[in-house]
Amino acid sequence: QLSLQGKTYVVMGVANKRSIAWGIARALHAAGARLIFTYAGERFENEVKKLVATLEDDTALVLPCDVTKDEEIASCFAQIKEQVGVIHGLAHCIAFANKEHLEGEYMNVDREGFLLAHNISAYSLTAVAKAAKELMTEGGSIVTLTYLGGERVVQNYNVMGVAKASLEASVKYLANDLGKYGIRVNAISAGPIRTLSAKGVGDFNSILKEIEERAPLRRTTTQEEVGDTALFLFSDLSRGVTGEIIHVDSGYHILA
Ligand code: 0WD
Repeated sequence: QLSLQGKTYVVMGVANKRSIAWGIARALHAAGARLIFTYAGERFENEVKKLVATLEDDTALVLPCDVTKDEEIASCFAQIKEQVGVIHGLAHCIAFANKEHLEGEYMNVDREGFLLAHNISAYSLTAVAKAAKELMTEGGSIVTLTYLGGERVVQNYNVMGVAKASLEASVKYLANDLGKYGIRVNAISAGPIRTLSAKGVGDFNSILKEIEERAPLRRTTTQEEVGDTALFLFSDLSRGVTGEIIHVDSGYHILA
């Protein structure tokens, strides 16, 4: 078992126990890491605090950070700096688009919906990477989550796919900017997992069924599988890897 004892990681985007972020948090916790959780708004506060309590780790911090607000990002990382000092990694597990833009034709998105999806799902990585860099004085690893719909057309994924394409390009530009500080930036392209966000995507059940029938491993992806790959990306085992998009999707992405 990999040890991340003595290291501290920020996990952004736990909404409930099904969240991919929670799968990542559990993997890091099992490896002995100290964790800092951030949540989007008051409606998530209780749920996140309840979940974090189950870890029985009294060093864990839980802080608000709505990534659409620059001042909230600044105060969140200022508090982390004050209470923890140095961090070694950050998991960005955040995305949002209006439900009405996740079905039918992509073209039906409007300017506001387009900008909202890009703001929360793509720009936020750059915003938090900039803030986190200041605390990664011993080097670090940043991991974000993307989906195949950013590379290819996946029915109903629409504006979120366009935002994921922007997110994946951001991973590469950020990796180039931050490499000189010993900070690596990578993405995990996860197969579909039933979460709160996934509920918003039209006809999600048939996407899951297709994976079970056709993916090389003939099964859908789990939070644990994504968590373990994140653990690798946060550990020294991946020290030569940056700017990479790793697919954790039962191999589905290789199919025509
Ligand atoms: O099939 C899936 N579930 C896949 C998800 C496949 C491949 C990738 N992903 C990605 C998502 O696009 C996202 O980037 O994984 C990431 C995590 O998503 P999730 O675990 O599937 O979904 P969920 O548990 O809903 O967490 C996403 C969270 C939000 O929850 P809601 O339910 O409100 O969308 O992103 C957070 C929030 O906690 N979030 C924000 N955080 C800070 N500021 C904001 C915000 N403004 N908006 C949403």
